[in-house]
Amino acid sequence: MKTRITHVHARRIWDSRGRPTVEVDVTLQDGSKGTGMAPAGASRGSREALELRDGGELLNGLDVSQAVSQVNQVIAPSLVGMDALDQSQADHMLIELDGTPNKSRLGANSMIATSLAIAQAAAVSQGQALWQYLSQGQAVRLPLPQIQIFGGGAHAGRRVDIQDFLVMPIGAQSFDEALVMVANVYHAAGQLMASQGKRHGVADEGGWWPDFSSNEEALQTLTRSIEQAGYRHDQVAIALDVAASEFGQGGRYTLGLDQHVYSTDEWLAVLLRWLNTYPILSVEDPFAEDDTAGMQAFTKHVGQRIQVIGDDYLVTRVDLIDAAVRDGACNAVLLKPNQVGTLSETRSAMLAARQHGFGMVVSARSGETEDTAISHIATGWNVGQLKVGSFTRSERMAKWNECLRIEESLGKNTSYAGKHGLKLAL
Ligand code: 2PG
Ligand code: MG
Repeated sequence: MKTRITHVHARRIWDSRGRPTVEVDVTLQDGSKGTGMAPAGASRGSREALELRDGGELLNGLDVSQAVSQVNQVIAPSLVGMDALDQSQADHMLIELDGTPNKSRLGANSMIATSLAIAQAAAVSQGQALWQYLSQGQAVRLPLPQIQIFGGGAHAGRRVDIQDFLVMPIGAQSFDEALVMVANVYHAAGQLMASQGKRHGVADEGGWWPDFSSNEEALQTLTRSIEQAGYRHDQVAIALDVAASEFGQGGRYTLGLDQHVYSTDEWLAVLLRWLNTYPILSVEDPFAEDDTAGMQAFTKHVGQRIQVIGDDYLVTRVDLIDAAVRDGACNAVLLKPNQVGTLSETRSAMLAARQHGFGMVVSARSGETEDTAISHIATGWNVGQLKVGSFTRSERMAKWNECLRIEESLGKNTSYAGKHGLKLAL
């Protein structure tokens, strides 16, 4: 069997925050080789699969030598001999081998790097790009990008409470044009902030690190930046990742910058006012992961006209997506492969979301590598949207640039999701 796995090898590499992470190479009988790398989150949901870190003194406890040896000592012997074309069988074996509810034995970092490496090797063996291999012959579209302009929350010293202020080029005709629009907005925002003395370098995902005096000032500045770049609101819209679990718990939301503690109802009122004032079309984690009532109230009020995404709230898990459908707690899901641990489980979450008519966004993590697999996953599975952080730093640009290459390779058959990437009647 040409696609039989013959070698699996893991090593320690370094992510975009200069922290250790896991890289895995998988080699097949026919010589095809694939590589997968594990990203790492900073604002993590408490229900996410666990990444295995060494603990102790060295490298602040973040080293991954145990995760690397799990791959080389435990995973490799079991994986060798399996067919790389049967991703679900290989992933199932990883899940069985781990045997814990939250991947704490093998570690979600070792598992996702391995799982992605298998898919990459399989695609190579078929002479296909990864997106093409994953599409299984179905029609594909380049995703609508969600691109961060200002970083906040856990990614920028909590300088603002809201984590991501992003834009979506809904009016572009192609992915190529979408990036031109984002570049114009990004640089307009930088100039505007510099002229006001509010620009303090870049945050973890490459967005401007702002020095605003309120969260709302960020929204005002972003709206002005879009206008100064020459775009209307039906061309470039705003998306927020509130990442509310970072400042909310037990129905209390403590906004450090605004020096105010809100109840769930009061926080809802603030968000609704923002939605009525600024051109926002998508909001991620508006309430904390423990606040189902808040998520439900928000979705009930605005779910018909804007996208309500669960990230920490859903952690790429089918059971949580099913519950959110039942509860009316959101209408879209963020898909982060490392949040659940294998490509097959990420695909199950995608299929569940699709079945329920949920919007979908494939997403990177705040700690990233040069791996571009998520550009291929978002395109090949035709999910409609991709979120990778901002528009600087090569671990981000690698993903956007890969989408440009995919778009070019599709030639006349290319299609850009644009506003249709959002499951909204626009
Ligand atoms: C998020 C991600 C990416 P992190 O919350 O959506 O912005 O952050 O990887 O730190 O969880
Ligand atoms: Mg998020």
